[in-house]
Amino acid sequence: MNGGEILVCAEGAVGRVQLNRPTVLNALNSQLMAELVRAMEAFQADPEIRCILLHGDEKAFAAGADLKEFADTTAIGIYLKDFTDLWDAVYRIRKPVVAAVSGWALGGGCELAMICDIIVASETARFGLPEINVAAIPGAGGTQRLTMAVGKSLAMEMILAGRRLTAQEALAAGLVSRVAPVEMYLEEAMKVAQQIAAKSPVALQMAKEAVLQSFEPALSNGTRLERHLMHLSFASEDRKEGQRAFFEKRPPLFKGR
Ligand code: CO8
Repeated sequence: MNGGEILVCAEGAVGRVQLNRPTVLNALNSQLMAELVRAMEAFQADPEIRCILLHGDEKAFAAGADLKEFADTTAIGIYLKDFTDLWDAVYRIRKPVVAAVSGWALGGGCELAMICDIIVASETARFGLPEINVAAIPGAGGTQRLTMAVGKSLAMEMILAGRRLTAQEALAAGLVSRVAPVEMYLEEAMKVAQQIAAKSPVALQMAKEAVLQSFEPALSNGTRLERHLMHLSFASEDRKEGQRAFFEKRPPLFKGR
């Protein structure tokens, strides 16, 4: 698996996956997401692995879905491709997953972190759902999971105005469970993963399933609608302008159509 878009290893009973596209701040393209799902499913099937640790590098967990992949995508194209199903596959992993987040966790990157069961952040972590800046909306559960984690008003500010949270703000809002200095955050997350890995795998799976059920069926209903609306957003001229403006490094000119 190493040498592609991710790095994978096992440390005792903890399976470790690193997102590894540093030149684009670990932007999540289809290849990376497919490799990530394969690695996590392999850990799921491996009885030696009892907990999974997912992380990026110090600069970025992931700065979102790879915007280059959407350059010429139409609403029907994105509907048919159903790209965000790869995020759902991560959600279906039954073993506990700890995310260690440093630097950017934006858009699809923030959604990926929120799908994990626990987020340990470095002091430099920044969380946001800035899809609105490219006239799109989150499509991998962000509108639902962020609102469930931090409450309506803060979630609305992040989703509608593009506000980003610092690590301390994310801790205060309940989005992350602990914050550590940047030199220590991976070690801290590994400590949490190892504590979990020492418990009964059977009880872990049952406990995770029960906690996740507390969000259902609202979560599934909400994510279904979110996904359809995200597909629809690809039909707007504003969405194309948002994307062009990002790569031309200029402010977008939205016309409301
Ligand atoms: N996709 C592709 N490339 C990216 C992405 C991305 N999401 N984010 C950063 N990059 C690339 C940049 O283009 C740049 O490449 P290059 O060196 O070739 O110009 C490189 O990474 C470094 O980025 P910056 O120079 O911009 O670094 P800064 O430190 O100045 O800024 C930021 C860092 C603030 C993180 C900035 O890069 C940024 O705003 N990135 C985009 C964040 C974003 O909007 N994420 C959400 C994406 S959308 C999503 O995740 C859900 C998909 C929904 C549909 C999308 C429809 C369009």
